[in-house]
Amino acid sequence: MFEKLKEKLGLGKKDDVTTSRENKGTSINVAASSKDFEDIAGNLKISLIEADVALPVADRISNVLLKKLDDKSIRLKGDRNSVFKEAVRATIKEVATVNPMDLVDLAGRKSPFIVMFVGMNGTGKTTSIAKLAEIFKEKGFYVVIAASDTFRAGAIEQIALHGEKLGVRVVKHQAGGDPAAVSFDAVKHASKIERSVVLIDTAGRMQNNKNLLEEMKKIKRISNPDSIILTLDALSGTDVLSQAKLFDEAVGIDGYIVTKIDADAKGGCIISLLSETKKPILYIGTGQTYSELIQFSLDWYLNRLLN
Ligand SMILES: Nc1nc2c(ncn2[C@@H]2O[C@H](COP(=O)(O)OP(=O)(O)O)[C@@H](O)[C@H]2O)c(=O)[nH]1
Ligand SMILES: [Mg+2]
Repeated sequence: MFEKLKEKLGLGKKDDVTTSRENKGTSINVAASSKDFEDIAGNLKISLIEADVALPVADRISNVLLKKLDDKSIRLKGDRNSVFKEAVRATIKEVATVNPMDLVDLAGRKSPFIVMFVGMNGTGKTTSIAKLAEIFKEKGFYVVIAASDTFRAGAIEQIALHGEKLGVRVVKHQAGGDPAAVSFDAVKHASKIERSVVLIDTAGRMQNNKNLLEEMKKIKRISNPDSIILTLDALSGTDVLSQAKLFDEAVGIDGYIVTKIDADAKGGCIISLLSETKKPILYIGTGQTYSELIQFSLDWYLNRLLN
């Protein structure tokens, strides 16, 4: 994962970053001119854009980097690669740090804890719900899944199968039924049980489908979720930003799960999302099996990118 961004930043190998004019092995030190720094920042901006970072974000990062490189304090003697690396790390931290959110921790404080999942078709809602169901179950919660995707053929069977495999209760109605009514029943069922979590699956469809948006609002009204999580497919690149905006305007998003990170060679959408929306990424999907959902942290990402 993230090979492209790593390669573009020249961070994969030792000793071959910054401008080509500089000699191998020399350090960024007082001899480096402002022009060199501008070149470095310019290169970084292009790398970021090529790796799916949205233009305004790439602009901001390269400007912050330029300031850092110009700052005398980082013109210390040292391995050029590590100086550059630390500057990139500090820069991305500066633009992409947001308040973290821990779903398991929150669920420990209120029962039933209700989470509604939204997102475009195929982004990984159902799969992520199954993975989370396992995480909550392992932590000793009673998990109820609401099969509120009553629209897509096979969706109820898909989630019911996950429920069977995981030993988790799935509340379902017939296909084509009212998704809000399903969520209502799931919440009602969970209300009788201590330390319970309700995970509401919803239908995806197309981005600009008005019915979908109305349906989501209705599920929200009826189930009164504590958190609304948007799943985003890392492979959609910078489009994740328009999806985030659309869903946030429709129902209000508390955080994201970014899926298919295992197939994402670019890796830039994570920076864009954090930096532009200032909402947390809670988990990332790194494969199709239940255990392949890991809690996200910016340090995890930066370590992947820079080491
Ligand atoms: N490689 C990979 N595939 C994933 C991941 N998350 C979901 N998928 C796959 O993406 C496809 C769509 O997932 P699904 O949960 O049905 O999406 P939904 O329409 O949003 O409910 C399925 O084939 C999943 O196995 C992930 O993190 N990595
Ligand atoms: Mg689904």
